[in-house]
Amino acid sequence: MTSKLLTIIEKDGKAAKDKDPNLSDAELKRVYKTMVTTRMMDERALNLQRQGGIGFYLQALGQEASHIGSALAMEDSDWFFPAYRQPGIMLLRGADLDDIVNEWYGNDGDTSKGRQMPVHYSLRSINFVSISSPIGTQLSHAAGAAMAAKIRGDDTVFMTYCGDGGTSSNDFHSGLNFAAVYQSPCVFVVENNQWAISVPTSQQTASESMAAKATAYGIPGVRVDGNDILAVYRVCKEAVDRARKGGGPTLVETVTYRMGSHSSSDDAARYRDEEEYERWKERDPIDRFQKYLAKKKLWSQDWEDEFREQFKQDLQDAIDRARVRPKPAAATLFDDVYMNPTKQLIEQREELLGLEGPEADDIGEFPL
Ligand SMILES: Cc1ncc(C[n+]2csc(CCOP(=O)(O)OP(=O)(O)O)c2C)c(N)n1
Ligand SMILES: [Mg+2]
Repeated sequence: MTSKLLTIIEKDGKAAKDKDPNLSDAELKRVYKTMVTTRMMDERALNLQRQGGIGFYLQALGQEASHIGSALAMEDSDWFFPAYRQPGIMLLRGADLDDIVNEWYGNDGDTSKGRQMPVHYSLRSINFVSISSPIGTQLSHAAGAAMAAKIRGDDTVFMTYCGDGGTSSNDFHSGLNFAAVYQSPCVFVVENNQWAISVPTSQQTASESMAAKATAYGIPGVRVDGNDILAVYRVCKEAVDRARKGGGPTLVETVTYRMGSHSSSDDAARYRDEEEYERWKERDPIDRFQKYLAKKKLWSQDWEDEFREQFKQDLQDAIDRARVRPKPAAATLFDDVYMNPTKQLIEQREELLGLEGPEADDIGEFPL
């Protein structure tokens, strides 16, 4: 375990040559665009919540490098078991904007059929497993899936995320211990954004760092500057490659900052200093990466204005389509739980179908 913090991009945008992962120009631009559009999506969604359009939202402001950089290290056939602050993975993987926005509205196009809160995406199309509300449970789900892949003998890698608060959960222990004992191909990313709602990291653990916890499980633990996308990518690529070759799991701690409130139901101004925010603002991951690109002559204001305009329009179109879609049909609540529904469920569904009123109008086939 190293508690040194790996950084590659300096404040002025320079990168040490021997550490730069040397991504292609096209890849660097794609990644930057993903970071910017992720932030745009976050901002638009919170506004929608404030306007009463959607019920809840949870931003990843300031954590774009941490989750997009780690996800970039994965192959398309690999799987994510996310927490709730990694929306950029969906954009990086080219998820359909309609799938994302329909989930906010919980309408009949929502892949979860309106059964989850907004932000709890479940996208089979990009190997993005349903987000768990109970803190940390995704860690043991990922460890189990990784164990299964190993038993089956395929070379899929699993990446799962939690926050600093998530390291205090029971599943953090179960997930890491299981993955370590069975040497499963799983990368655990702890996004240490300094806060768990209103609890600061100093009250979360007495450990020297989150990465230090890896020592107890007998696996490598690495601490990386989570606002430096190249550093995050480099560390995670090593971890993913090791996992794929049978070298077992890694714990990666990305040191970052939650620039927004915890969620649309929270107001960070009630418990944290403006000064702290200002200090971290200077280390904004997007500004830093933009400076790096500008030094390489890969960034221009015109390019950014153009893709921003396009994304704004695409997102607005998806919102316009989503807001007019109907709710999922009431009878869909009987779907998906059992492969062969029980006699009681069939009877209850029949009873519902017999009801008068709008709920009964738009009911699909029962998957028998
Ligand atoms: C088991 C459990 N306990 C408590 C909560 C309420 N809760 C939701 S988010 C959160 C804080 C999580 O903080 P952290 O893991 O640092 O993630 P962050 O929100 O900072 O990304 C808590 C306590 C929950 N969802 N599940
Ligand atoms: Mg946190």
